[in-house]
Amino acid sequence: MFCRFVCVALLPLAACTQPPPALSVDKGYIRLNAVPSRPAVAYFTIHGGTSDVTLLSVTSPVSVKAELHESMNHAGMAMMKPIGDFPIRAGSTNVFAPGGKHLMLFDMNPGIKPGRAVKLTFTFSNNQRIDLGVPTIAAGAPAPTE
Ligand SMILES: [Cu+2]
Repeated sequence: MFCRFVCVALLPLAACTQPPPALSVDKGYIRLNAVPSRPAVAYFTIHGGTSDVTLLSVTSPVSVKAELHESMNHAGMAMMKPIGDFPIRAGSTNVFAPGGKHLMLFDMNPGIKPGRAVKLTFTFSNNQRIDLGVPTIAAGAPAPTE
């Protein structure tokens, strides 16, 4: 009887000890283009924090322009279109991956070679900025596992 009471009483406490979700970005990498004058593509995962925010922009010091895109199939043709401000719901996981959402990096610094670490800066509507260092890989290289 006593045990059951204790266990029931402890459950809500255990739930409370879970750390609140933090707005964060991980699993990032940049795939360079085989043709250096053509855009590179960045992939990453954005985790929502305790409240809904909007991703306003992602920039990098190694490219002149960066745009969020979404890949889609239109009448059997692979296409992509720019996506504007991107909502990041509280506690959500937002995967930018090949075949789906991605960041296009235009006019890359031609000095950036595979293996180089590059900075991506994510700016959110709550005035939070997150810098993420990501590896660059060659056009045909497999995605990093972590
Ligand atoms: Cu694109």
